[in-house]
This record gives sequence, C-alpha cells and structure tokens, in this order.
Amino acid sequence: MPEHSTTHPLGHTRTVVAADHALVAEDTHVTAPLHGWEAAEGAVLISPAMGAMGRGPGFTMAVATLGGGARLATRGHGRERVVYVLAGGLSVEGTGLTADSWAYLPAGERVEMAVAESARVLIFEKAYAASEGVAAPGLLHGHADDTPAEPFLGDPGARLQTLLPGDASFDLAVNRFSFDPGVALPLVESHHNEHGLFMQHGRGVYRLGAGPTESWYPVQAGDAIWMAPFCPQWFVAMGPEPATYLYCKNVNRDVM
Ligand code: UGY
Ligand code: MN
Repeated sequence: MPEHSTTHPLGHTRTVVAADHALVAEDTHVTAPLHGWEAAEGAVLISPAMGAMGRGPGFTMAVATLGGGARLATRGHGRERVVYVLAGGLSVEGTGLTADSWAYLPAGERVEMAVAESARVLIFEKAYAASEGVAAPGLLHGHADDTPAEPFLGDPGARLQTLLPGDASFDLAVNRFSFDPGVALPLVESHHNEHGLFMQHGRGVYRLGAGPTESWYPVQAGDAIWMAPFCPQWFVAMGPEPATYLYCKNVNRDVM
C-alpha cells in the first residue's frame, strides 16, 4: 500500500446543492472556528450563500463540536438562536443542559452559555422578525423528552414534537419528528415555509423537488437537508430503527 493511500471514495459524495434543496452529507463537512463562539469548531451546513436567485435560506444551520472552555461570545446581532444538544452537555445561565436539551437564545440578548467538558450541538440562527404589538420571546430552555409527541395527521407511527412554544412571539419553530420503520409522510408537502433539517437517528429516503430538480435521496443520521419554500418534500423511514430528524421552519408571520 502506498504510504498516502486513503479510504476516501475517490471523489464521490452524496452531497448535492440544487436550486430548491440541498443534501449535505457528513463526508463533505469542513470545520472552522465558529463565528460568535470562543474555542468552538463547527461546520456550517446551511446558509444564505446556498440558495440561487434570491431563494436562499433565511437562516443558518451549523453543527459544532465544543470542547471544555467553549463559550458563546456575542449577543447575536439581532439574530435568535436555538442550540440543540446532540451529545455531551453545556450550561445556559448556570443551568445544565444534557443531550436532547435545547435552548432558545433571544435576538440581541447576552446569554452566558459555556461548556465544561464537551458538547456536540446543532445551532439554528435567524434574524428575528418582530410582530407588531407582540413582545419578543425571552430566554427559554427545555428537554425534548418533556414535549408530548403528537401523532402526525392521526398516524401514531409518525410522531411530531414541537419544541418551542407556538405563540405569535415566535417566528421560528424547531421540531423533532420520529417515524417508525416503513412509515412515511402522509402527503408530498409543498408550503411557503422553508426548512433546515438534521437527521438525528436512523435512515430513510427523502424525496425533494419536482420536474428537473426531483430527486430521491437515501439519507442517514448526520445528513443535513435544506428545503426552499414550496420545495415538494416527502419522507419514508427505512431500516430496523425509528428515524428521527430535527428541523426548523419559519412560522407565525405575514407571508406577503
Ligand atoms: O412541519 C413540516 O412542514 C413537516 N411536516 N415537514 C417535513 O417533515 N418535511
Ligand atoms: Mn414541511
């Protein structure tokens, strides 16, 4: 074997960036110091730079590995953030958050978030859109297991958890969606909201786009997906374990 031989599959990857969607597989992640944090490395999986012709995402989604001493160092410049703990733990204003906990960090507020040992986190970030006469939300955190799982459109095999409160102060939803093997979304959705999605567990097939962009992607834990507004979307879970994904969605604001 030559000394420099590698197991890299000779230029192949499942990562695709299309006009109305993207699939970002873990093998293409490039990590760098994470803007706004100290001692944190992360990979930006979705950002406004991804979209073509003004349809670009109105949010970012990043996955980051935070070592001991990592801390959030900015107020967010008008951007709200949701940090979901995939593994390890961190503290928010002195409260410990373990795996599958989340924190909503209000736009423009200084929030003390620090890591003692290590944490793997998913971070959603978006410019907060105020709503007339409605006060912006404050700091909030919780554990995903404390949110009831509702059968999606009556199917107990597809369980949806809406992690953030749904009132009008929130312009963003962050949800956890679990599917038993073989269970599918009951319709091909097409809606004005856009999504950033992270496969947390299991496998399945995501159908994205239509016409020239229609593609059917086998997906697995660690994959990220961007869906533009109105991008047709459908999912079926495969394999022996339930499939779970986390996703964001712009909500509660005038669509004009
Ligand atoms: O909330 C949603 O729009 C969700 N049902 N979409 C999805 O899972 N692709
Ligand atoms: Mn959807």
